[in-house]
Amino acid sequence: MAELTRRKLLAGSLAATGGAALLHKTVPHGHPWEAQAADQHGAHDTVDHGHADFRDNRTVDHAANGFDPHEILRDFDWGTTTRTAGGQVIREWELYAVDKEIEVAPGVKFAAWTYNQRIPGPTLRCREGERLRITFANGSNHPHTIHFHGIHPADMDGVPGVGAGQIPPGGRTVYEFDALPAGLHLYHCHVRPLAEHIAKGLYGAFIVDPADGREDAEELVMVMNGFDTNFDRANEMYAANTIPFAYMNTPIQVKRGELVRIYLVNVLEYDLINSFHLHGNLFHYYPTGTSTTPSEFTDTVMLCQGQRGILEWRFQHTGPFMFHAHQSEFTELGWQGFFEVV
Ligand SMILES: [Cu+2]
Repeated sequence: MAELTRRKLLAGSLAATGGAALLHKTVPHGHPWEAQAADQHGAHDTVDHGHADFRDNRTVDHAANGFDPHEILRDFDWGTTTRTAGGQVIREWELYAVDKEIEVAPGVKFAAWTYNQRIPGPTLRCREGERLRITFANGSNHPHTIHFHGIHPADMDGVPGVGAGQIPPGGRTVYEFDALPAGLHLYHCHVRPLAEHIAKGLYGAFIVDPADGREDAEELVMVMNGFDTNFDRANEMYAANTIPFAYMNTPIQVKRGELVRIYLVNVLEYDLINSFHLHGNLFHYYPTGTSTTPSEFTDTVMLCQGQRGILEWRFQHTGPFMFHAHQSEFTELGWQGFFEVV
């Protein structure tokens, strides 16, 4: 039997089997520019932005998944706070790992491992210098951890063999450390085999605001990810915030002239790099969000796994503006969307 690979899926020459066959039917084989080319030849009377989508305009059941990429965009979890006698803020969250089947493309179910039943996990947000306390309970059938990026003691690093180490099914632990440094970080499971524990869905964004905050903005979180649905250690679909084409189906509404700030994290497994490209504009890029001086003014950034950065810009024109990975293969397999600037 022919080996299943995503490239054969794309070539459309594959004998239909299992989930791969479903995917073959759901991923579009047309190209966004074909409708426009047809327009130019007078074949169409109506304006068509050439929105790529799943076949037949189907989408996943967000309610059944229990999360929606549009809500994840603006969902910042500030936890709950108390203060020490000395006045330091203690900020607390409860995270749990649980195995959960999610629909990652219409009709394509993926046996995911999640933090708090969503992918990405909650976007944890705090301020520089606060004391953070994260209680982790493992409700999964596999051992897991939470490994945070940032500055903390070794025994809070969430890796096997150090501190609490691997948390077995039914186990729990508490990670506690000060929020340092200000910037955009991430968290993820660090149990081996690492690629599987990450690719199954155990990751999330971790934002440490500067003590004096950032300028008011329309803030959005995008965690760039993908899914290997046929277990060949290559992704069949790509997205920001898990569901391919979600922001094609429903563009992200922003206002002309307002400051847009994206917290962009790349957790994509199995591919060496990922990228973000913005149409009709350039943005200031702050790698890891740790400096107030941007490293560049550009329209495309490239990130390897674990890299993240803050993007800031203002749209000068109204209308639909695309954003997508600038690896065309990722784009066509789901990692694309639109801003609707009003
Ligand atoms: Cu794990």
